[in-house]
Amino acid sequence: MSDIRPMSEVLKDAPTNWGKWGPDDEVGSLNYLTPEEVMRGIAHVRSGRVFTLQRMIGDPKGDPLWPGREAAVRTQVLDESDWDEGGSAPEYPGGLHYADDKIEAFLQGSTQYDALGHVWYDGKIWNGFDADTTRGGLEKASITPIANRGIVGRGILLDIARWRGKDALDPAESFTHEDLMACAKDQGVKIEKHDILLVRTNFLKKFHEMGDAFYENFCEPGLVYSPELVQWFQEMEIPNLATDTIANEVTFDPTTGVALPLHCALMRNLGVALTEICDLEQIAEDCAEDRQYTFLYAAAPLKVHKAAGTPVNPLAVK
Ligand code: UVW
Repeated sequence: MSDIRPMSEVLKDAPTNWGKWGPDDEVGSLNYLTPEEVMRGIAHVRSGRVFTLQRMIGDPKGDPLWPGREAAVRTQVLDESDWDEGGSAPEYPGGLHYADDKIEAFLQGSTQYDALGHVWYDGKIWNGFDADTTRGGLEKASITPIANRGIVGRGILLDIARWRGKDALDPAESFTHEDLMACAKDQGVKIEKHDILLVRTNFLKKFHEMGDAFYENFCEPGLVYSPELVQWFQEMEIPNLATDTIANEVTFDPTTGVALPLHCALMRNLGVALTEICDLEQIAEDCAEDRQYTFLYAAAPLKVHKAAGTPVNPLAVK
């Protein structure tokens, strides 16, 4: 570990968008999603079919979790048994009965948007805000400004697993922006400026097959850091990257050894919104069938005061 260079050195010459949308900006590259981009997304709606991209919270198969996070616990607070003989349920005029439940969950334990202030290095978060503003809850670049604006634009599915001829990617398996472009080309589509990228690895299948063994050499598959990849995101003005993995990128960069360099280079520095643990299976099947890999993408993460990220059920409309 000790010969691994600090993130600030690894990303020394990396581009930033700090200040580009003003000193108070908290939504970063989502600023690229103007009303014109919403209309560009709408132009890709052809049949009106809707796909929901959230994984079920509390999936009995088990949630993919970053180490230290725990699976959501849903508790039934009231059900018909509370009105049984001796039950303690409230009585309402007319005999109304009802079910109530609650969950205790990591806000980033399932399909979720990261707030731009979710990760940092060198004491600064997105737009140069001080990391001290995260103490006790994010005062700056929390999920709230992103949740307040919503995310709508042209989505494009890049089915990397299918393109590689695999059922699912393996732990630590990587791909680059060039792979994304080659995959798009083989799918008969081109990644355009301001596209919302949805990248399928189907890694969850492998994760469920491996069980706890996955955590013995914890390293997810995903995009792999390179200065060229970061530059490409910058030039393409990508507002949002969504995948079906916990962290969207190869967990430990094989070249530098640092953890989550793309979280830092893309989210902290460029302000790219990251969406994680999506369920892309249904839409991938559909795209493989009708060869329409572009659609209207819309998402509204939950509004939770000062949160570093919140659950979301994104929609794709074809
Ligand atoms: C971390 O960055 C630690 O988590 P996530 O993958 O949820 O962004």
